[in-house]
Amino acid sequence: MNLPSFKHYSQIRQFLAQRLPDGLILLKGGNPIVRNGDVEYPFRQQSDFLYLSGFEEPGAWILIDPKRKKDVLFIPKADEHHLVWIGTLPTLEESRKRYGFSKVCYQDDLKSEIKKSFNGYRKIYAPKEAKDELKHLGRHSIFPEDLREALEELRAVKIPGEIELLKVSNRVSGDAHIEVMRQTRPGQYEYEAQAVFESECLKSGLSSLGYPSIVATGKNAAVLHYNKNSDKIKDGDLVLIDAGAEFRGYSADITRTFPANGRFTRQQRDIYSIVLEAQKKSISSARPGALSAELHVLSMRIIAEGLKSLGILKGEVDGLIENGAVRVFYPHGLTHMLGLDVHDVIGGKKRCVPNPTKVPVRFSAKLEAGFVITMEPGIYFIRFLLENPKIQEKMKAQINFKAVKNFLHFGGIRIEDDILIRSVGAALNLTHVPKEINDIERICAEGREFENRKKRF
Ligand SMILES: [Mn+2]
Repeated sequence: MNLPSFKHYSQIRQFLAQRLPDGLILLKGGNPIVRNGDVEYPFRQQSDFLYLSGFEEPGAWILIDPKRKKDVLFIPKADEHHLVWIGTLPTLEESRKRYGFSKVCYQDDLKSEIKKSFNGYRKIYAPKEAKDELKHLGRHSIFPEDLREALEELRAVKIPGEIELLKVSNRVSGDAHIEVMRQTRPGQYEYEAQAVFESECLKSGLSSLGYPSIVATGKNAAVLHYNKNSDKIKDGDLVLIDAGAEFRGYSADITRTFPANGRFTRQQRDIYSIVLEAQKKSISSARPGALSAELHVLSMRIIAEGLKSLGILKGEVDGLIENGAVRVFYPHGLTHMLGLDVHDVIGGKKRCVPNPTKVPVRFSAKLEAGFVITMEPGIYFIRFLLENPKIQEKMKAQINFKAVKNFLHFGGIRIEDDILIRSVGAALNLTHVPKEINDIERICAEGREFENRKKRF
């Protein structure tokens, strides 16, 4: 695989310097977190720090001096203990070449470099945790909020170098999803499908996931963030897998739902087709200027119409959306931002737009070119809600609870892709995993065919 370069990071640092030209900018990288004894949690770099550098080792700092157009990366020095127990670290020269900073120093030089660069400034844009490193300076003020806001504004719009990273995590995660469809069988356990997904990602060099994998079969799929992944997969059940690996911190977020035995039942096809239509229409309506809340309502409308045609919902679609009947079956958002955090920054306070719909949404934004967002409608049969006498009483005019009885063991279906909003033309779908019913059944069948052939030889 041809891996993307590190070139765009210096461009991002310039953007930040242009936003905050009147102060020194200081960022602190993450440090390992102790789990117990001598064991640490796997280290994952702090997202803002990754955004500005691509540097994935702990104990680093970044200093940006906008006036002198200078940026410095401070890296930890490998002492004897480190060399014996953990191994070597990149040298100053290697780091300078790779990460494109004008200077790379060891962490020991941090305070003296800050002092030198501070000449001519009063303001410092730094997180609160950097206070100790600034004590030795004369009069100064720290502006953590302005730094936070500038980073959020910048991080929302992905530049081409970042898109390349998201494409890597999507390609690897997507291939892993296809492998799960090929290898999953009734009788296996949910964690076996998880193992296939995660080992495929690891085999491609992506050792870190953006979030804990969800593998939910049968009724478990009606639990939105189920991640026990411990049940046996039954013949006739659907398998919902929501999983994504990250590459240099940029995560994929992909969900597919497929039949454990390789063939959708009539009932599963009916529900799947509604979710798929909602997802495809939402993607084709995603363009600059579109409001995320309106797209959400659009997806609710398609789901309401579909559930009406199956006799599950009754009445006017607008009413079903406004009075909460659709939310019983589709209780989460359609979309969220995606990037260095799987639920990425929404782009700063200025970007929060009022929600003109009557439906509450958590993510209300006007889409812009360069946003990468997920599209993930779903339909779930949540017994906890559907068997609740209060809801049954309240919704009896909207929900046909008799028809719902046939679906109480159904679980749920979600289909999720990652898309890039573009200024010209349709949104670009970064997720290549097939989602049409025929294609999914074909992939499941291919997996079985391959297995049979292996047995024959
Ligand atoms: Mn998601």
